[in-house]
Amino acid sequence: MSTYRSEKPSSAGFATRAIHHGYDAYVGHGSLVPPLYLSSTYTFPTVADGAARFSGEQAGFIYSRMGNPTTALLEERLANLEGAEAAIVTASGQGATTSLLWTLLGPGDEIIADKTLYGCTLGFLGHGLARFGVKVTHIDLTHPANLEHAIGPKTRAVFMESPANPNMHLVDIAAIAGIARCHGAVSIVDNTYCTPYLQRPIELGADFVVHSATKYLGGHGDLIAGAIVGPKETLQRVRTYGLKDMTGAVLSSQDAFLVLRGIKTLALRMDRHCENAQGIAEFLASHPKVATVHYPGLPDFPQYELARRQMARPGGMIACELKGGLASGSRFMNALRLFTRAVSLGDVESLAQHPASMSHSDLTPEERAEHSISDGLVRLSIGLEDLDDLLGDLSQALDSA
Ligand code: 7XF
Repeated sequence: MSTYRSEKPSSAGFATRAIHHGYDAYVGHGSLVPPLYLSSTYTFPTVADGAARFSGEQAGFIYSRMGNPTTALLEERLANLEGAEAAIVTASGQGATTSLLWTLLGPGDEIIADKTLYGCTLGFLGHGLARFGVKVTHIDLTHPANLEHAIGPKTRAVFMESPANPNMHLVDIAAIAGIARCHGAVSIVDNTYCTPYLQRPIELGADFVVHSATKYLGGHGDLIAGAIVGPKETLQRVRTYGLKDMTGAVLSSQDAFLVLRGIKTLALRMDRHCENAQGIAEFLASHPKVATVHYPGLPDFPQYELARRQMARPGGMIACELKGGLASGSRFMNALRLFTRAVSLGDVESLAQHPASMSHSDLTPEERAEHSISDGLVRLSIGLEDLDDLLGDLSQALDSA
């Protein structure tokens, strides 16, 4: 629910909507920047008004765990950018996934998820949902036929990332969403790697999108946030059950304010992330010490055609493997000077991480092999520095590898 009125045309382009949608500076005090509301609670003129707000008969805010004007504006803007009816923002990407899945699934239900997912999503499915009577089945969703074989009457949801963290496998979202729908299951896409600027799963037929807004949406490495995007009615259940009662993973309005600021430059930043990543992927692919480069913008990427079909551009993330595996990968990473050794992604700074010892270290070596994450894989999040400086750093680090 929003307290803002916007007269900006809804047919405007992506960057325009990312800057303006849902807010009208001429309402209220004329503040150019949407105000930051810090209040945890909202006043009721009378007991009858309070009762009407709790019952939903009267629009208005009650308590910031259920909604806040600053987070509401971010929700309205994100829903618009993803081409969805509604959005809910959460305290983390993990809070988005857990709030949604606790709402959709119960004991006896099944969720089918891709084999390659962010480590803590795998953790929640395997160590969380599975302990509470939800059947969790992992299959390789890069081949839609696998879903046709695996899906059954108890399957309620199909969950995927595309590109997947960390190995960059793509999932054909339209094909998977179509199969799920035919069998009465919903499809959920973690769109963190792409953001709605590069890929809009709901337009491709998916039911829900989740985000770690910590990444490109925030864009500056200074907050933790998440979002769930989808149909209004179900999201209302997520808000009043999964988020309010189950996880309480509510985004603070101060972080919502920063995500709103980040989104204003999303289009600009994503274009530059993509340009830099393309240059770096081509450099790595031609380097004698590099065994494989996984980047959807390289013509020999196995799913190049799919990438061109469902992504506007190939994104800012690269995975690569060095000849010499883990040992040379470690030497390479330790020699980096401009790239920073850190997990997370989508920041203005270029980051390098080693999934087997960092973001996916909760998995056993067998689980990592099962989930197609090799021990030699190095993941690069390409930032917004000058391309020549990034290439220079990679070149000198490869010399040491
Ligand atoms: O709860 P978070 O905001 O950290 O988001 C969780 C999450 C959800 N989906 C994807 C695709 C993610 O990459 C993440 C977080 N990933 C970071 C990473 O891979 O570096 C977390 C650091 S361990």
